[in-house]
Amino acid sequence: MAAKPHHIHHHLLLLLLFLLTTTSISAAPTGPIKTIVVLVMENRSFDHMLGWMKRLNPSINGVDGSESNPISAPKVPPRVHFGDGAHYVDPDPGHSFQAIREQVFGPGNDTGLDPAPMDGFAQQAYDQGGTEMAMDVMNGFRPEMVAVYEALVGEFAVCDRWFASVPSSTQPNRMFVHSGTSHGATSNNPSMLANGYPQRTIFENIHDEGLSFGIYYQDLPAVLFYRNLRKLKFINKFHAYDHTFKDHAANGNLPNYAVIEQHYLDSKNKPANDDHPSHDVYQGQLFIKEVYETLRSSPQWNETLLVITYDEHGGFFDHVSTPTKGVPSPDGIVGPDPFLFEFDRLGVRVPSILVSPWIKKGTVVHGPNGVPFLTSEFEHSSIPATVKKLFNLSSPYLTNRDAWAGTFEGVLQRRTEPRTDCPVQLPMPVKIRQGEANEEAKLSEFQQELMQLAAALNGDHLLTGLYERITKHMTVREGIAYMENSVKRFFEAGFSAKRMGVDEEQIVKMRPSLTTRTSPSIDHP
Ligand SMILES: *[C@@H]1O[C@H](CO)[C@@H](O)[C@H](O)[C@H]1NC(C)=O
Ligand SMILES: *[C@@H]1O[C@H](CO)[C@@H](O)[C@H](O)[C@H]1NC(C)=O
Ligand SMILES: *[C@@H]1O[C@H](CO)[C@@H](O)[C@H](O)[C@H]1NC(C)=O
Ligand SMILES: *[C@H]1O[C@H](CO)[C@@H](O)[C@H](O)[C@H]1NC(C)=O
Repeated sequence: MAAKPHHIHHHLLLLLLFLLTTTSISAAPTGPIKTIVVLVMENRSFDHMLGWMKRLNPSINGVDGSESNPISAPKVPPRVHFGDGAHYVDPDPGHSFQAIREQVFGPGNDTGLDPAPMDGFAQQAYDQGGTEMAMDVMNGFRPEMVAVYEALVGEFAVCDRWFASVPSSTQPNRMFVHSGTSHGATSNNPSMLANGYPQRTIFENIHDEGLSFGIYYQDLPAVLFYRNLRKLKFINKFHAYDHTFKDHAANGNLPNYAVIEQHYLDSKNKPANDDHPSHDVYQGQLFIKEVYETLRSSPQWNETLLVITYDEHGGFFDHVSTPTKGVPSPDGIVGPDPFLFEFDRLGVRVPSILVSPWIKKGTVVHGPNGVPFLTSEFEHSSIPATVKKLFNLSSPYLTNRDAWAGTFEGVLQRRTEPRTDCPVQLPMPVKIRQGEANEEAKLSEFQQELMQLAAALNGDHLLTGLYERITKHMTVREGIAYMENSVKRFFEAGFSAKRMGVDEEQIVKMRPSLTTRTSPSIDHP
């Protein structure tokens, strides 16, 4: 009769093993793509960067010069037509929530218009910066001016129906890229940016299912606006681009999900390469060329997808109406006064390019064709939504928005083996800006936001007068030094806390650098 207990024991053991194997979930890429590289550029519309590529491929929904906007201004004809004379732009056209509302719907502010008329770009720019700015926003680059994109669009896939997630500025849109929401943000909110936004991100979904991610940053990793990424357990996910990206790629060590961040501040030695006006698009083109060529020569190339998109349109004209119907709020959070925005319409169309040896030459991706929902569109949340599919993540969607957004894994599934004819090198772009960086310039709004992040990382955000100091007095040169120092201190303190065995769920909180010596304490979230 000894057999029976033994039998039960055996069953218990099996059950235990079963529990053990099902609790340590491990996702795996379902197809050949094992590395997804994401690069988010700054502040340019589709028509401004890629609209004239229609000359090279008529199936691209670009421009032919018939597009126009009315304008009411002395000594200017009543309509401005879209031209191909884009050049160096300084200063930066308008892209606040209100500015975009005027660009998309005209001066009447009637957000009920469907389709959105897209006829207020010229006037809004004129009101903000006069005739010159009106002309700037009504011009796009000739393909040869953005030769790196000309090559990528011809070789791989361009999406001609991909919108910014929010009709607003940089930070809310950047936040949608990795979390499918801006947690209610429609603009820069200094205290939220300093504390960090609390929502779950695709990074955590990837990490929790046993896959890897990495951030390759140049000045300061803007993904630290997500609070959770500041945790000690993620501190080794951050890599200085200059010292590691090429090595990791050459040695086949790129993670499953890699985010590359640019130089957001413009210096003589290291010109900004994010395409944000007034920065030189030439630098952005050089940077993308470098990233592409690095990936192309990596042993991981056959498993790689590179996604290039732009956070928002930067005030530049685009002729495709922004979707205003059937767009779900990600999480029900309503934006602040005075607009109380319900996140129920998208922003302006932006350039997006997909690069992989699994993509057929000269592909044009239009909309997601009513999948998964009739109103679904490509927008930044399409990135986490597609990552979930390509990596077969079992975690639920991050929000209602990435559950709704179109996914683009289909463009990678039209071949049975990777291409062998992808160019090894891309063309050299042309220099557009005459002269060099103005390091004595005041910080732009986006750069001020980065300084607030830097201040939060090194504890200075607790100091009174800091906001004023950053927004009114700091120059680009000072900003670069401040940011470098802050990032360095934050990571050093993090690694030393890790060595001391501090709980990895914690976030290092620094004492202000401007008054006292470095002495990290640990924050209990
Ligand atoms: C995706 O993951 C699920 C478990 O979450 C598994 O049942 C399924 O087989 C996986 N699909 C592929 C194609 O690997
Ligand atoms: C549009 O909105 C702005 C800001 O809310 C306001 O100043 C302007 O008067 C409005 N225009 C019209 C025509 O209502
Ligand atoms: C990629 O795949 C192609 C086609 O199968 C093959 O010829 C090539 O050697 C592969 N490249 C790498 C880096 O593995
Ligand atoms: C781009 O940069 C500006 C200025 O730094 C920033 O405030 C904004 O959010 C981004 N968008 C545009 C169009 O400028």
